Amino acid sequence: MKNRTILFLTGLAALGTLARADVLLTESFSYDNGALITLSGGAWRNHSGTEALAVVGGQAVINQGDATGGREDLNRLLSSTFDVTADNTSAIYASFTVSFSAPPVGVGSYFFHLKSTVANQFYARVGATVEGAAPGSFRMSLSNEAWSSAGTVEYPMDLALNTTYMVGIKYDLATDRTTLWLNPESEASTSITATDVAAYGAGELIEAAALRQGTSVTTGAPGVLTVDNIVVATTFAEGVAVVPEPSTWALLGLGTAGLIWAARRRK
Ligand SMILES: [Ca+2]
Ligand SMILES: [Ca+2]
Repeated sequence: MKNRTILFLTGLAALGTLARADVLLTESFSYDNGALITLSGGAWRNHSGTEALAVVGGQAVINQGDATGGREDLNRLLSSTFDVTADNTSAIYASFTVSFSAPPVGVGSYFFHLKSTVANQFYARVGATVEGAAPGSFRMSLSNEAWSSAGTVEYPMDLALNTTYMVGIKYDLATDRTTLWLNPESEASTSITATDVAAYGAGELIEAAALRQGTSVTTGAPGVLTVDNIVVATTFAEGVAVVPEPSTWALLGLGTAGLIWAARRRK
């Protein structure tokens, strides 16, 4: 094999490393403004509510508001499913960015979760609440499956409006518990882990990531927020630490250089 062929293949291998099969979903909402189901060609699917979940400015808008008809909750399939009863080893990592333009109401509610093949079986519920927060601020809130004032755990940091935060989560099928990080630098960064017990049905599969809107008179609402840059994967590195590491940039540079060099040699 000639040197330039080897270098070309090295470049391809480096690029291939960046698109690992362990990534289950990516969504950056790079659409025009409008209804997410339509814009995504049906990739996002309705599982509840009727008033459209909208994309504005390349981000999904979560606005539970006070609409009595119920606003849309949408889900998008992952590239793999996870049998929650039989699988006691996998972990599902996810991350996304959020920015709130209106604060949560009262104890709040959840706006992101993993969805199973069985109706209303939602795991790794992520929401926002004013519980535990200083006046005028709010906190991220988490549960494994239940959602109640007693059942959720809050991340120990007061948050502000119109500020972008990066949320990372892990749903661990070994422990059936969810961990949440906020703007993490690594998996060892400050986290919270929900403690409520998730109940599973036989054959139930986690199949999708979901965004939730809807009225919730008794438990409040998470406020008005945008969600963007959703990634779901089976490792922290791919699902949460999605800002490329220096080593990744080096690989990318090597791969690109290999391709350019090989192209030049063919002239
Ligand atoms: Ca976007
Ligand atoms: Ca359940």
